Amino acid sequence: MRNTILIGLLLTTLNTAQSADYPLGSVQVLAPQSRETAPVAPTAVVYFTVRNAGPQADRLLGVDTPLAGRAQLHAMASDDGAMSMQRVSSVELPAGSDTRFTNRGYHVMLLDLARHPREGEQFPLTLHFEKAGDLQVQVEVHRDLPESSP
Ligand SMILES: [Cu+2]
Repeated sequence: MRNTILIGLLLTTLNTAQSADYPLGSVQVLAPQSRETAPVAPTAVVYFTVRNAGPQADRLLGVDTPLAGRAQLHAMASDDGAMSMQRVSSVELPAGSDTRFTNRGYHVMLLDLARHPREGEQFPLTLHFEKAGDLQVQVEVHRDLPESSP
C-alpha cells in the first residue's frame, strides 16, 4: 500500500516535468512533442498547442529544425470523405485562444530527416511568428502519444 502511494507521487512529478512550456510575450507554446518513428519512415510529426493570450491575433509563418531538411505546416482536409493532409503557408492564431496542433488538425511535418528521433530524446524546433518573432522550443520524443496532444 505504501509503495503504491509512493509510485503514484513519482509519476505525478514526472508528468509535470515532462510538459515544458515556452512563453514569448503573449504567445506561449505548450508541450511540444514528437512521436518516435521507424528507421525507414520518411517523415516525423510534431504536435503542440499555441496559446495566444494577447489582445491581437498573430500568425505562425513557419518552423525549422536541424533534425530535418524541410519542416512544413500541414492541415488535415476531408477530400470526398477521405482525410488527407495539405501544406498550408501559415496558421492563424486568434487573440485570446489556444490553437492545437494534433493528429486531427494542424500539425508540423518533418521531411528529409537527418536522423530519426528516439524516445526520450529532445530536439530544437524554432517557430516563426509574424508579430511575436522567433521562439525556439525543445521537442520531446515519445513512443506513444495521446490521440490529441496535449
Ligand atoms: Cu502532414
